[in-house]
Amino acid sequence: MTREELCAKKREALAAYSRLGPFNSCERYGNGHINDTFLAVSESGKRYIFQRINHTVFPRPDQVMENIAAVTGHIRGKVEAEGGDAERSTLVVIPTDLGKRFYQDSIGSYWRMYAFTERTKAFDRAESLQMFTDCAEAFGRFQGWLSDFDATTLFEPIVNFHNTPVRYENLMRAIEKDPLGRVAEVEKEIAFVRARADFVKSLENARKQGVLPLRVTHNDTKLNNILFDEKTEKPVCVIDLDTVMPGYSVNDFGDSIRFGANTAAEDETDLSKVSLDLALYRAYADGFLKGCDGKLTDAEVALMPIGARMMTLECGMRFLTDYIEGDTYFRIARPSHNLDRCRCQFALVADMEKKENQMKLI
Ligand code: ADP
Ligand code: GN1
Ligand code: MG
Repeated sequence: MTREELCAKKREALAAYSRLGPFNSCERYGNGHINDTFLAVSESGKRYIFQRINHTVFPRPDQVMENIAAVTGHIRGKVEAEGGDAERSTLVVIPTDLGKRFYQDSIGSYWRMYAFTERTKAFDRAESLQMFTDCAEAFGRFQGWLSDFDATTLFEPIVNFHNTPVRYENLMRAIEKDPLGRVAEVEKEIAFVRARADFVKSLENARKQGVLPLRVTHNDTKLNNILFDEKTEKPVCVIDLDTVMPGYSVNDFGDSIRFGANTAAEDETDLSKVSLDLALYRAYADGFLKGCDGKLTDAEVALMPIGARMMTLECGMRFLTDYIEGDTYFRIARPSHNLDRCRCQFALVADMEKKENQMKLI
């Protein structure tokens, strides 16, 4: 879709929320890789997050919205019971003028509106160890709030989302097809993955052996999926709830480590800058255990370092698959972006392998 077409659809979709308008502006916002996110500002100055849900990634956006309504409702109940600020503690979906959770435009795209959580900001890097501990506690608490949520009522928005052996198979299929002839360029990365063919099965094996429980998890625990209070820099709200579904606690732990305990950015091209920061690892582990409030089993705690390595390797494999397939999944800002992201993840995996014992000790 061209920029002009997207703009036209955005205008059409905004008209479905006309009671909130007119809108003075609606510009791109944030650093997400999946949805098209805009900040809509009404004439009266009220702000909204307006998103076109990525329909390729989420085949059933209606089910995604049903999940979000159920999960945010459950969390609101918990926060109210704790005497907290329910409006600020979770996402608030704003219905269309017709009372629906989304608007489907004339070409079939799905749009949704959230209340803008004011006086907050999102971070791509932790500004202190304390901030990372707080982030961990918030994700841990989020999991705790959902520990009594009936998982059987949730749709699975992306099937096998964190099933690493399936991700491995997807990569092998992409290599076989090689639609753009990019495989020759990434032989080293492919060899890196193949050398870890057994490792990718470790969490699924633990699950089959009954050691690893399924819980309702967030599944996309990047630091920038938490909004922090502008003044106190304490977490206010866990956002990006599109992938909430049954999963492993150690993967929620691991994905945060992958993104936030890297000494470099996710797409750093100078690989000498990439490593696991053990102080950040410890800070996150402390906060996560506190946030989970004793709910994790001993086996889950023991598997936390594996979760970190697994999510980093899996994410690298996903970036590599997307690069080979022609960059159809993750939003990119330069031609080799997915390959750069992949190389950075694999460099981090290699460093985690060296630091395995220290991670276990922590
Ligand atoms: P994606 O799935 O593409 O990552 P997100 O739902 O995470 O999309 O939104 C992208 C960014 O928009 C977030 O990182 C955050 O900066 C901002 N954002 C999302 N929801 C809100 C909200 N309710 N209030 C303020 N900012 C938000
Ligand atoms: C995507 O939506 P966003 O940018 O928070 C992706 C995650 C990846 C992440 C890598 C639905 O997260 O799984 O770990 O990019 N989300 C989806 O940065 O695929
Ligand atoms: Mg996000």
